Amino acid sequence: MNREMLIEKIENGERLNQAEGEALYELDLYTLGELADGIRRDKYGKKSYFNINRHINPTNICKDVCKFCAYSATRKNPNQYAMSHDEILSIADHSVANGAKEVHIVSAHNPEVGLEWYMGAFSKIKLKYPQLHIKALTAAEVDFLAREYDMSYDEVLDMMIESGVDSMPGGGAEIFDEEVRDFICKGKVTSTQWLDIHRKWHQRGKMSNVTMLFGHVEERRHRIDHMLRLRDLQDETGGFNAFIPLVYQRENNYLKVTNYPTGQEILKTYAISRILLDNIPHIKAYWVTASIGLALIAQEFGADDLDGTIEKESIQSAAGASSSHGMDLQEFVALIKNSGFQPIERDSLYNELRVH
Ligand code: V47
Repeated sequence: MNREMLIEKIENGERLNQAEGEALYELDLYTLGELADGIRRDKYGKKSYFNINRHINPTNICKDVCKFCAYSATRKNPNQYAMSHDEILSIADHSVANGAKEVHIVSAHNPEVGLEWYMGAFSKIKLKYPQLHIKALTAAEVDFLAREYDMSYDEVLDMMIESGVDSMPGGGAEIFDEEVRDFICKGKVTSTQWLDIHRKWHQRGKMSNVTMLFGHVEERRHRIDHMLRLRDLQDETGGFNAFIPLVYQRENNYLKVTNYPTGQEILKTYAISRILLDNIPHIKAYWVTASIGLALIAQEFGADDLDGTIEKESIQSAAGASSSHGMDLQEFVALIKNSGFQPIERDSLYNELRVH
């Protein structure tokens, strides 16, 4: 398909297929940016969403071995830990006192702590703070718990709801292409299982996010394939709030990568996701992996959400991201304003709480 026909299709709001998605990467950055920004502007004008949240990573002891991961306790990260419920609760206390509206709880796949350790943490937080949104357990963790405790996905998901989990984070999706997935995280939840778990979660009337880990050994076609599998599921369920491209962080892990994506490639990927994913409302430029500078620019390339203040983050910072201490609220707001956008504090389901 030639360039003009591709652009016309996008301007007419027509859906693109795999080959057309791949062809988008051949457009120059400014054309792509203009197209993605046009879609973003129609939906949200100059609004940029964020929330006041806290990431909690309660254990790093993991049964699975993902080559890209620097967080799990292995030879490269010998500092094993598993927090007690009291420790997790005291983090929640501190975060609520600082204005957090959401806790984002993602752990490793720890076979030693027991099912009650996972679920009990949620119910204790919910009992103490009924208004605090709990976004917890990736589909990879759900799959791990189901296997470890001989339960069905349905049983784990129902237990999550009973324990007070409000929504699911988008982790564990990595790259859906089976060959790449086998190479980077063999043995973990498969692509079909990941999608099935989110389908079941959505069928319960619950929302979730989805990530895509890129900039390692995958090719552009794998990213497009990943997005299109998501678009199909979203057509079916409508349960995804946000798509989050995660830029691969390279330090302290076992994935040997020589070609890192340029800023241009990262911005193109944001823009393409905005164009292809016409049914997922929000594109999140997760500043932790994109860097705050690029995340702010990504607002002009289709992204309308910057995640949140985070307070502390352990997974990507273990692999080199500068996110271990989160972001000061006033500074975050000022950065968004300075970049020409309107900072809108949202809740976890994108209801607008405050225009800063
Ligand atoms: O799936 C692990 C990623 C994810 C590396 O739902 C890495 O709002 C980059 O789930 N370089 C977990 N990424 C994080 C996650 C998440 C993050 C932000 C927002 C949301 C949301 C969810 O962390 C894993 C994996 O893809 N990760 N190692 C690395 N070296």
